[in-house]
Amino acid sequence: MMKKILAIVLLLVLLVSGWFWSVSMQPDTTLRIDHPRIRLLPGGGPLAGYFTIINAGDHDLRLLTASSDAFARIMIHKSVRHAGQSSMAEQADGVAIAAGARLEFAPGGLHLMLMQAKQTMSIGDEVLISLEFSDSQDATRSIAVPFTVVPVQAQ
Ligand SMILES: [Cu+2]
Repeated sequence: MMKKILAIVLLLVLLVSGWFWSVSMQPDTTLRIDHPRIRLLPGGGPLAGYFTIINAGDHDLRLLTASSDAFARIMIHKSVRHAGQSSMAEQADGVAIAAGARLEFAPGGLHLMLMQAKQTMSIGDEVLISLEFSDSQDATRSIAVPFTVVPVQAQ
């Protein structure tokens, strides 16, 4: 009798954990980060991170913050030209990506400003950066994205 109960309990545990496994293994295809890269500028100053966000889901998203063990601080910046002068504006509230839209972080526009690298970086290195998003229901989710270090001439 006891053995039978144990067998049933064991079976239930297997079924439930199998279900959790299959749920957690579902790839999230609604949010994609394409071509994540860090341009390596010589001189030890701030570096810039670029990528494309693709929101293929039904909800508007907002990129709130970015963080990494490899940098002391990361800000979301936008390069702006005013009267022939180029400057950078911090996007303190993050940036919105409407449902079905894509948003480009690229040279001359939006970028992650990567402050005070904590490690030496070489071309081809991969550096993990966490991007934190919120959706229209104010649920937040964080995704860890491997950025590739590319030469300064790369686009
Ligand atoms: Cu900047």
